[in-house]
Amino acid sequence: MRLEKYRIDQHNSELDDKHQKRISFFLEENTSAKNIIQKLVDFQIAIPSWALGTGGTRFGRFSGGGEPRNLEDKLMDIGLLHQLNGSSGAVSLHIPWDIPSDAEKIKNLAGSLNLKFDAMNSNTFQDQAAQEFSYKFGSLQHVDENVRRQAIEHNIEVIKHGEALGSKSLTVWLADGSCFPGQLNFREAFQRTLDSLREIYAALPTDWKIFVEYKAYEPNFYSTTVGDWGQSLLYATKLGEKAFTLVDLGHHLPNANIEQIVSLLLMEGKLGGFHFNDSKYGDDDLTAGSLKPYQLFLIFNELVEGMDARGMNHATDLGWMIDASHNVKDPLEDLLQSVEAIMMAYAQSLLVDRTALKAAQQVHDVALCQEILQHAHRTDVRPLVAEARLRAGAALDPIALFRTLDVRKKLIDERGLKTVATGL
Ligand code: LRH
Ligand code: MN
Ligand code: MN
Repeated sequence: MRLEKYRIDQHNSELDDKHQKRISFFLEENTSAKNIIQKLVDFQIAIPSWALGTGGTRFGRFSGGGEPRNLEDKLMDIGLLHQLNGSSGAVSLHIPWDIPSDAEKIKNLAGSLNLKFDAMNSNTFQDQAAQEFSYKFGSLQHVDENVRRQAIEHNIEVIKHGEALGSKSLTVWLADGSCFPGQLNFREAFQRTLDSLREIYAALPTDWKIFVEYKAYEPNFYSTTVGDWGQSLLYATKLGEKAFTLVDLGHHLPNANIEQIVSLLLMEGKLGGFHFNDSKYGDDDLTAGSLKPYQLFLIFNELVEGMDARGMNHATDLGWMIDASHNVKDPLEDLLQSVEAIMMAYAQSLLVDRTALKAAQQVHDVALCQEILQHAHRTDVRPLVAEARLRAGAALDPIALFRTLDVRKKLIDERGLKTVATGL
């Protein structure tokens, strides 16, 4: 389904008085805010195709109604999100869950919804029905060359699907690792993985990037062959200039200083992309900003500082994606909440007075450094983010409009109550 433009306009005009008061006050108070609005309009966050259905845990999955039945439905859902918030103009596909039967048709559909194809994701963490060799003991790291070959060829096939759709990057997340001490020779597993990645790298089109995603543990619980940013950076450095590290917020050990990791990866020119989510313990599927919004802000603070230092374009020079999908909320509302939290953290980090911060750092005025950061973080930037939505032709209050229009009910009427989407 699509939202008729007049519905959005009507919603916006109902909220306009209140919004105008809030935004004019904000602009008066913050002289730098004018430039920030355009940056917010330009900033797009890719939606992973697997987040549109109800996610699950390894204990079970409780489906919601009206979930996407196929790739076309998934694109339609992202089109809806993009209509509502103006910031979800890209999709990240996963092969084989999203193999397009007709790439041209899918490309045209995405184009008509104003969506771009962000990074393609390969899958060598599950066995597929028609597959010859099993990934039970790894894929690119496997001791058996036949398994490695199969996994390499799968990644090359994913690149080809991506080329047909206009994507420009491949994300490789490996479940490879070991569950028990002694199961694996770490050095040899690393070498085999690197050799496999080299073959995939050699198949990248000239204008493509490869992102090497790390994860501390799960599904392997003793070692992971791309376990942390150091290991990912080693692979990316050895592979070459088209290879980058991908940071997924939920893939760290508890309390890791992710903002410092981000800063150093940027310094090295090796940060490629981001997967946003939040977590309390060791999970990686909760709504971005739902638990640690200050950490999200601190990460964005380093991103903005580091990207500006390197003259990078915030909107286009890194891959931004949500990677979260859980059991208990409407997936579309959940994604709207994640995007909102990300936009707010970005807006707050753009408000940081960098000149004052630098000066305070030079004289060790630690209290002032903290004041400067917290002042930006404590600023209520919701009017700013809403103004960016308004200028993009989207809704002032996306979730309220989603509910007023009964979008979920309409999706259920259209698709049925029991629909099954492939995904994690
Ligand atoms: C597993 C994971 C990973 C990938 C995705 C496909 O942890 O969430 O982050 O990006 O699956
Ligand atoms: Mn991820
Ligand atoms: Mn993950």
